[in-house]
Amino acid sequence: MSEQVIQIEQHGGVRLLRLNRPEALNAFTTGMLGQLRQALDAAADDAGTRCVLLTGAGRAFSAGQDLADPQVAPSRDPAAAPKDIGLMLEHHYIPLALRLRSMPVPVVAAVNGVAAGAGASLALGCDLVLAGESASFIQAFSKIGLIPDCGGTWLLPRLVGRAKALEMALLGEKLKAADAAALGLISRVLPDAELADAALAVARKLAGMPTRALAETRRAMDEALRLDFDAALRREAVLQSQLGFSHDYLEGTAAFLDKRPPEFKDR
Ligand code: T3D
Repeated sequence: MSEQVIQIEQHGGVRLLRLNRPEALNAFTTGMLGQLRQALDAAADDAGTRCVLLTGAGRAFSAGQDLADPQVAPSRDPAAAPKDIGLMLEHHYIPLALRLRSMPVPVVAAVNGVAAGAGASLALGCDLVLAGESASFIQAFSKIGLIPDCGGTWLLPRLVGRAKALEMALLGEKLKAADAAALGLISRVLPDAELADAALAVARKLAGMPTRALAETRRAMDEALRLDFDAALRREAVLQSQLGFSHDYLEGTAAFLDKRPPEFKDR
């Protein structure tokens, strides 16, 4: 049986997934990518899970692709057939990035240390990104002759604009958490010692909110990025029409008028 490298904990409605290969800064092997996708699928299928919290064990969030993974690392033997990294993306990173972006519940990243390469792309693909003050983000791809992947080319210019996105991607320099927040790349920076509790508190808060509306908010915003204003207005009306028939809308309005806390149930 393969080693378990994704730790899973349940905290009420929050499913915490911890990347757990601290000796390699939680770099992704193919096995680990598979386990992470399975863990996300399981969280999506679990009616009791209303928010996912993703973090790393040890001093890193993730150093990206494991460059020593024999399944993907280029062979130093000139006679060996070269490996196609594109296939690695097709089979592992693309399904993972799409899974994250289509989760029926919000996903919070608690970036506890360095997030490099695909580790950074994965963190930045989450719905809310909180980071400890010693965390950092590195677009490490250019240093090894690659381009940002796992959604990096899509995410970076949208999050920080073309100029900063290219600066980060071309130079591959370490960006401190505070600078990442100032650029709008992530949402909040917290003292390292407070990150785990604060991220869990945010995740618990989201878990108590109308989950379906939160997932549709993400979807509407992602779709709006490729729509014109007129089309975005109409898309909002379609989604709002659907949500208007939901239990949570009835409950939210009733609770407001009754001056009581709402009990949201939809997913
Ligand atoms: O399949 C494909 O290749 C396509 C997909 C690509 C997606 C990608 O993610 S490409 C980008 C891959 N990631 C990197 O290039 C980052 C490589 N790592 C680093 O640059 C540095 O480790 C960090 C800046 C992240 C952290 O530096 P530092 O000084 O804090 O730690 P360190 O000493 O470099 O690393 C500690 C250990 O983790 C070390 O092992 P050791 O010597 O203690 O046995 C190091 O080798 C290991 N490690 C760190 N990153 C990786 C890694 N091992 C394998 N793969 C890694 N990516």
